[in-house]
Amino acid sequence: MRSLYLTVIITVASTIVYAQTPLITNIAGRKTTSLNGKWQYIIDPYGTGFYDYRFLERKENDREAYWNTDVPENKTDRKEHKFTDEYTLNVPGDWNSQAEKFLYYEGIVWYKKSFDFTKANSTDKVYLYFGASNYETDVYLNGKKLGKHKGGFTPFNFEVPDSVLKATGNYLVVKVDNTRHKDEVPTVNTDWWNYGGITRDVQLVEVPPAFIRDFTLQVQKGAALKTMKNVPVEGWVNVKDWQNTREVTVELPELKIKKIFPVTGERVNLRFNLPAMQLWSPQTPKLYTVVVSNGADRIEEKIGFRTIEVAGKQVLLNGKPLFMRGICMHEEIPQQIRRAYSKQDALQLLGYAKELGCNMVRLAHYPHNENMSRTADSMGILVWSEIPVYWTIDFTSAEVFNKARTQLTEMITRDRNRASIIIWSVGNETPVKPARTAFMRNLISAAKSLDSTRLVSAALEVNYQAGVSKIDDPLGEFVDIVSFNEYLGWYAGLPDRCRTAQWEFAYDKPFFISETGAETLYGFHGDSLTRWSEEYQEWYYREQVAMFKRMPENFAGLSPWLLCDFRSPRRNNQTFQEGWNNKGLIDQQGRKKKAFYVLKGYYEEKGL
Ligand code: GCB
Repeated sequence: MRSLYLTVIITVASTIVYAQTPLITNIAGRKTTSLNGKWQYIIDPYGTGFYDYRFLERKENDREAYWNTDVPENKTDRKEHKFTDEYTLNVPGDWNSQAEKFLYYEGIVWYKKSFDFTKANSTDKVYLYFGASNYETDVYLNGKKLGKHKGGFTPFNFEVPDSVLKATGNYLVVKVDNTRHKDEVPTVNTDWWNYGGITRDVQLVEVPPAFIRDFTLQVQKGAALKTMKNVPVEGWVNVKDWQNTREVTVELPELKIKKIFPVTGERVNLRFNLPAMQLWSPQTPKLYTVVVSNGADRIEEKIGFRTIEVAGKQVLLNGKPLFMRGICMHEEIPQQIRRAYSKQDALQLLGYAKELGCNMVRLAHYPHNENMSRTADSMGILVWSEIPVYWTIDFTSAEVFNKARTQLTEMITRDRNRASIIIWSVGNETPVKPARTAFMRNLISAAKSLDSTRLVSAALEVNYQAGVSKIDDPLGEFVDIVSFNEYLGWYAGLPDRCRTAQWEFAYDKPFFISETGAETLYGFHGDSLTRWSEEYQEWYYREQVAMFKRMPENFAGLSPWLLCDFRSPRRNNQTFQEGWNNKGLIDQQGRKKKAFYVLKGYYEEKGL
């Protein structure tokens, strides 16, 4: 009986669900303390810091739990875990690129950081904010669990209770596990490297008790922008502890705008006009400083104002037809074989895209770090942002759906003030089946209800039948813009197949080629029929470009696959790949391949 009772207790204890603290946004405009830098680590492939020798989850006060102190009580005391300065990893940063032993590692790594912290105001609240950590993250401060998060590419935060935080010697331990699982998002099978670790910034955020958790301000949906004299904008402010807040003020100093709104609930709706202002566009990426305050709290953001919509066969940006000269990219710096995370990295990758003549990028296949969307805002580059619903997710599982929806929510919540983002994508190359269509359709509805102002899409596949390339995936009915990946001349036949290609579209909507590409090793030359040669890829792009020129009028743009060569464990031709997917127009060392100039030529023509 006693053992049954214990089993029940243990089961309940190990299934505690840690409530996710709602996401705080606009972190860049708040009072923060960075916890970036060197963190000590322990590699723990067996999960010993988490499970005891009976493989039961350790109790909170277990002396050998890695979240508890590693300092022996006296010289006879035995401790079987210890963090030291000889074993450190940089945060932010994936672990794979930081030491050879990590290159192929998938599993648990424990990170530890000690820090001192004194609040500026004793009544303030403190949150611990992670830009991202791949994939499953458990966070402990001074032996207390703050919470858990799943998902490798989106931000999360936990409130730090006053009872836990100390002025000196805080002991922060983070367990990161990048093991792939069938029922996660993404699933076990992808075509990119599963970089593990705390890949983005970690910060302490200090806010007053009644603070502005989140806000948005955009041009009113459907607004006719005939004259720039009066642009209607709308949005909302989310106030924590709204009962103690009387009003919210929104200011745009440059336009001499100051509006005051009474607070009657957690969400305060905003609606007003902006006089004589400049819209955001790739040609004029104008950003305005927006200040939101509630007496206790004050946030400054830079926001661009623009509209994006579909009208008949066209995509309209600020009411004018848009052709997207795009390119896909992974969040990776090939020269250093690592995840990109900094503003410098964003400038490098988006700088390459600009050189190619792009006005748009598809950030594949997961939300990239916030520096990317912020830099795109200031450089004037349109963005497609995606969640990693990739290939063969379990579309029949409600749990998997919730995981995908959570990542979608976190992506949109973080970036809804970025003018550059015009398309939310709910996935890539998912197999056509009723369960998949229902799953994806529900994600589209979720995206629309979180943000009705942007377009929603997904990268679909082509149905090749009897010489005809059909775009008839049933999901096409539910997206705003029908996007598909085509590899005519790489996975299907030779590039001259483009000459006779016949396209059939089941939907009378704008369409977008979200991928097309061929693989080549920089510096390997042959005639154009020689696979892997630069000449083959060049030929591929020439034939593709000729085909694009024959596309019907609802062709709204493309984002070929892709900007830079990237690491992928699926690519095992030891002569031409060696663990790299080499479909980049730029190689592993930043050198441009011949095909780069073919696409650049096309974009120059289209840009005129
Ligand atoms: C695709 C996928 C992309 C792959 C690419 C390829 O269709 O969407 O993730 O890396 O093809 O190189 O095969």
